[in-house]
Amino acid sequence: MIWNGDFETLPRAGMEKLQTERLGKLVDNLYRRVPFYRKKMDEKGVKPHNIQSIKDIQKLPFTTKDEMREVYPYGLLAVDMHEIVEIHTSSGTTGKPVVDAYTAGDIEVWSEVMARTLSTGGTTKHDIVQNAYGYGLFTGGLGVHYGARKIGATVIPISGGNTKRQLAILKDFKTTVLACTPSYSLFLAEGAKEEKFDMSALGIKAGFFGAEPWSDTMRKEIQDKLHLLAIDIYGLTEIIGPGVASECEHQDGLHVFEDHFYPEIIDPQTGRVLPDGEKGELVITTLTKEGTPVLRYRTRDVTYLERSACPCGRTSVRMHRLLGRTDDMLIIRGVNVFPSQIEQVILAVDGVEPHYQLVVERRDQLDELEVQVEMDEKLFSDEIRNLETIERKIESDLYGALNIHTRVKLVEPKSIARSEGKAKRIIDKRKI
Ligand code: DLL
Repeated sequence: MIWNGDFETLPRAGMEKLQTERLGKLVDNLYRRVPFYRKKMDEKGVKPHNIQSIKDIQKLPFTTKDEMREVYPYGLLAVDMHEIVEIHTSSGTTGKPVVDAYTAGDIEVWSEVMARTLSTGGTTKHDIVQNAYGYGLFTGGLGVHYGARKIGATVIPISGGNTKRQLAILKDFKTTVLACTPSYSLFLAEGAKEEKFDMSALGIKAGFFGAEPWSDTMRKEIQDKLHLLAIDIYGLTEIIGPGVASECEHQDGLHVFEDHFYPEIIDPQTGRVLPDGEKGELVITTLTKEGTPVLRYRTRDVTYLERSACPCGRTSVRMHRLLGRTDDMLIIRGVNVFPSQIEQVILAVDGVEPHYQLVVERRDQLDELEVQVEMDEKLFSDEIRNLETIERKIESDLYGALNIHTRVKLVEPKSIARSEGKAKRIIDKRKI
């Protein structure tokens, strides 16, 4: 289902014209009103009149998370403070948070792009949306909330956590749409199994999962266990929150809402813009944001762009589901490894659960990667020798996929900590 055909199916020439107009206005405004961007543009020797077409975006400077932190809290504001109606921030676990300040117009755009997102999985005003993303400064909760309200659906703002209550509400309130992190959806499925209630009888038609990396294998697992269509949704605080891109029912790449967010892929080392189909770092420019607009934000997320026609009828460029992050990329004995590659391999093996953790250590100057994976209950009761066979098989599959030796350890069911929000998969002891 397409929420806004005018924009989502706009032919390429029309989209580029719109993007050109919007970029021109944005750059003019930023140069006049935000000293942070004026300085960056001056340093790069680019003036607003140099930006005549969307292709000229490559002349503009990049913006990094660290730079945004340096001007905390209000250095990126492009409007007067009294025009700001809401503020969200990134988690700030690794330093000062990044502040995203929204005008009323920004909240309207956010509601619109989230209405588009929820419509991809067929959400209508007749649906009951259980929103288990965290409410608060995190953008997941309110982002989904605004989109569901825009569509006119019923929102249950339950927020994250309290699994027993989530399950009771899923059942009693006849939830038809679920929104939460992919790892939390599996935790819900686990809880349902313990309480012996049948997820397939619930009638949840779609789930909107994002905010953390997950693989196609994990999607299959979620769809099988929760009996729903699992849609991958993408976004980040610095840009708007969720609502930057979403899969459609064909689950073949995420449609970028490029009338608002302009995507580019660059080589993270050189900053060179890469052609469609080549993997690199995703860079996004907010074309319409008023409160805290962002020029060429380096997301550190790794993906590639694809422009082939999608059977859903949307004409937008699609980004492949995220392949990893430049900063989550583990370099094990010189080999670049993304956790999603490991997930893809381990979840294809029978007898293991989609709960795992990667522990990296350095012994005698050599990196060692231990992959801890939970076995399922059935395997747990089998004989030790079987476990070893499976461990060796996963090690060999991982070697085939990554060309590095790993140590795989099957651990007891439920021994890996569960998260109600984003899962923590990597423990890198090398930095400690
Ligand atoms: O996680 C916004 C969001 C909320 C997206 C709910 C989707 C659903 P941040 O906390 O700022 O914002 O984290 C952004 O999370 O740069 C990615 O690395 C990661 N991420 C977000 N969506 C996905 C996804 C929200 N679908 C960071 N797949 C991003 C993989 C994702 N990683």
